[in-house]
Amino acid sequence: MRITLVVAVIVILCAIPVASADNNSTDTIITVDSTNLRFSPSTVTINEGDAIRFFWDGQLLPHNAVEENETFDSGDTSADEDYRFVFVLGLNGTFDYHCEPHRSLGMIGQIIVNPLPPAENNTTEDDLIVEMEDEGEAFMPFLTMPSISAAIVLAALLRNKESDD
Ligand SMILES: [Cu+2]
Repeated sequence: MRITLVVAVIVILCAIPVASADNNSTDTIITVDSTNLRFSPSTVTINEGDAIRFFWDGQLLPHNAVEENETFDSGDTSADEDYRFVFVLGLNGTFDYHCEPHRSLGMIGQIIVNPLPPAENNTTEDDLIVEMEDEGEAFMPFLTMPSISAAIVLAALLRNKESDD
């Protein structure tokens, strides 16, 4: 019985990193502060491969976020926003953006994207895979299911084997 438990625990533990990697988001959230006319934080520094997420809800005023060179554009203004943009590898530098209706009121921001050091460029494929997994978030729970099912089946098999002995 002890072996059964150990095997089950090991199999389940193996499944956990898959689930937590899914939650291990590098998203930097930019929202709107209490003045209703400022991004918060207004300046962020991230790395290539990271994502920013413009997120706010129930705002008094509708906002959007548009990059100066249209590198990103959250679209129409909204009191409830959830817009995510990934700075893919090779997309780095300083990106100035603004809220279209409130630009003249100072609703502007800046995103500084650091290039990855050359050594880290070896992880290019891994990063891309992580990004793809992020996009497929809804499917991730199913990936952990086979592991858990395997643990249950394994435990049942071992239990039968032990009772035979
Ligand atoms: Cu605005």
